Formats: sequence, structure tokens, C-alpha cells
Amino acid sequence: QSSDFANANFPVDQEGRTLHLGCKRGEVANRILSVGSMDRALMIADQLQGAEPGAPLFQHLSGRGFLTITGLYQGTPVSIITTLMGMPNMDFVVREARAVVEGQMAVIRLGTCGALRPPAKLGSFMVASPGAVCVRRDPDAWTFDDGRPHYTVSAPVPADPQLVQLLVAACTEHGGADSVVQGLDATADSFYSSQGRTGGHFEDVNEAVIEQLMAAHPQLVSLEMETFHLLDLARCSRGGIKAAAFCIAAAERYSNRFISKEQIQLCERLGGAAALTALMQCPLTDAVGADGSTSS
Ligand code: R1P
Repeated sequence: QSSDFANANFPVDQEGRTLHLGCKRGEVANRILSVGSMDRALMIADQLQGAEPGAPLFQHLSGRGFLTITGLYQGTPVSIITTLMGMPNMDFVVREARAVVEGQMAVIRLGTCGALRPPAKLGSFMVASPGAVCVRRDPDAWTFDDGRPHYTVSAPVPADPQLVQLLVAACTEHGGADSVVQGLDATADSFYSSQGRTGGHFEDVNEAVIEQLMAAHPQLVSLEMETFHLLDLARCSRGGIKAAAFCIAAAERYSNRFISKEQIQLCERLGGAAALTALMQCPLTDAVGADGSTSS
């Protein structure tokens, strides 16, 4: 990867590679599956084929640790990209992929999450059908100590209804109807404080975070760290990006149980097939302007 970058507003190197993902035009498909870890990306990539019979998949691991894999799923070009963790990393993935892709895009996140209430249980596919809210720790609550809330919760941002419908159908097909739980997601800016995890080393003032969230949002089922930002960027993409997200319930926050390695790997394979199916089936238009906007 070249180290000479130009344009401080949106840095690209002499080959047109973006600064963090390290990808250029032609290397990323307009249907993207975003996953949190490299293990998950590589496992799901087993379901892709190369561009020509016998050809390897395109793979690029950037210096920042973002892995992009591009190939065909049942004949349709798709990319699997590791988002790593948290909203800033989702920002790099969505904005830098958008910069090197022509036409409208479909993006699905397959993550893991905490399940907040039954019927969601370990291994459930938690589809954020109504979208997501964002939970942020507000440092000003400590700075000013004036009684303001230590955690702020945004209004919900919706997912793309058509992509959600395709995703729910594909999850039902691959995992069975009992595996699917639809509900609102909450995306937190920490795995610990803003997800209500307690411990003695920090004064987090977060004992009531989950209870208050669930009371304010009866539809809330999942808690994780990226979905809201994907849906927020898609909402602001001038029609250029359709997005949806679902997560495997890796923990039951209501019972304190955690999923086994075997169960999560099975769910990742099935969920990967479901996400790739929905991405393949999503209708996209080519009529997207240079700024990513759709004319229709
Ligand atoms: C925390 O362990 C990570 O797991 C969840 C959270 O959103 C966070 O990124 O999702 P992923 O498994 O997709 O990374």
C-alpha cells in the first residue's frame, strides 16, 4: 500500500486507495455484508466464489486492520468487510466503501448483541426491523455535575423496509421462524458504561441504564455498538445506500448467560447465508450521481 496520500478532505493514494480501508474502485461490490470480526468474515466468505471458475476471492487487509473480501454469491458480486467495533469504525467502512463504489448500494450488518428480553434467547437472529436508537455517555454530566442525565438516548432511525423484509424472509429460511426476533436495537458508544455493565474501577453512574431504556422503548430487544450508525449514514446518503442490520444474540442480559463457541459459529454460517441471500435479492438502481445521490 502506497504511503503517499493527497487531498486532506478525503485522502486517497496515487492508486485511488482510501486511507483506512485501503480499497480502490473495482475492488468493492455494491452489495456489502459488514461483520465485526475477521474470523466471521473468513468463515462466511467460504460461501463465495471467485469472479472466474477456479479464481481466488479478492482479499485486501488494510494496515488499519479492515479486511475486504469480494467475490460472487450465486453469481452476484458481493463484498464482506470487517467493521471491527464501534461507530467510528462503521463510519470508515460506509464512507470509504461509498467512495469507491458506483451506483446504489445495499449494506447489511451481521453482528452479535446482547438480548434484552425474551423471547430473544442465545442464538436468536435479532433483526432491527424498526431501526435503532443511539445511547451515548455524556461527559458533561460529570463535568458540570448539574443533574443532567449521564447517558443520552437518540430518537430511532429506521432501516430500509424492503431490505428488512428480504432479511427476515432469508433468516426464516436459513434458521427457521423460531430463530427470528424482530425489534428495536440500541447502539451504545461503549461495551461497558453505556451498555449498563457495572464494575468498581470507574464511576459510570450506569446502574439504571438498561432499565430506563427498556421502559422508554417497549420494542427494544438488542444492545450492541454499530447498527445505529449504519442506519444513520444510510438515511443521510441521498438514497445512495439501503441498509438493514441483524445480530446474533451472544448474551442474555436478563439471565446473564453467554453463547458457546460452537453455537455462535453455526449462527454465523446460517446468518451469513441469510444476509448474502437478502443482499443478492435487493433491487438496486444504477442511477446514482457522483455524490452518491439517486435521481429517482
Ligand atoms: C463487542 O464485543 C462487539 O460485539 C458486537 C458489538 O456491537 C461490538 O462490536 O458486535 P460484533 O460481534 O459485530 O463486533
